[in-house]
Amino acid sequence: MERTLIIIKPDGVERALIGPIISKFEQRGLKIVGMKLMQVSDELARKHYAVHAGKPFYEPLIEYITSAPVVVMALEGPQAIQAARNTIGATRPVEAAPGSIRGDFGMMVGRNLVHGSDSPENAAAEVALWFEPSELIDYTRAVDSWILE
Ligand code: D4T
Repeated sequence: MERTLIIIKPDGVERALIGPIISKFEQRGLKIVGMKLMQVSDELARKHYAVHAGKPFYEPLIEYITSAPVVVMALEGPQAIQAARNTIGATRPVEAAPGSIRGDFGMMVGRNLVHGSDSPENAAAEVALWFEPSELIDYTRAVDSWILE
């Protein structure tokens, strides 16, 4: 089992796409083990995107992610990181497959609606950065045996 960190970015919240975006992950079979609405501080934004510091899109990225509330989720499932990234679609929405979140709802890289962790190491670090352990819930869904072999 893997856990991955998902952020519905400010454009997803402002465009009233929280529900449709969560539905894509739920319908895929990923289990929500943590979820909250929050206003991202400048400090947290810079920690989360530290790997991009100094790149030309870094400051606009910080401005974007702090510009309105976000919904943060921890999702669990087998190969959850890859499954979630495929559901999100390519970084540049014009290259994202139809049916993916960015392919269905997005147009530009600087308004690409959702973040998903890209490796087991980053997923572990990001879940720990965004959630307190007490905010993550272990539970079994009655439907799990119809989703997981
Ligand atoms: P995130 O991290 O938001 O899930 O996006 P990706 O994993 O798909 O893409 P990324 O880490 O390469 O980029 C992080 C973030 O920066 C924005 N960005 C990226 C941008 O505005 N201009 C660019 O040229 C790139 C490469 C979009 C996502």
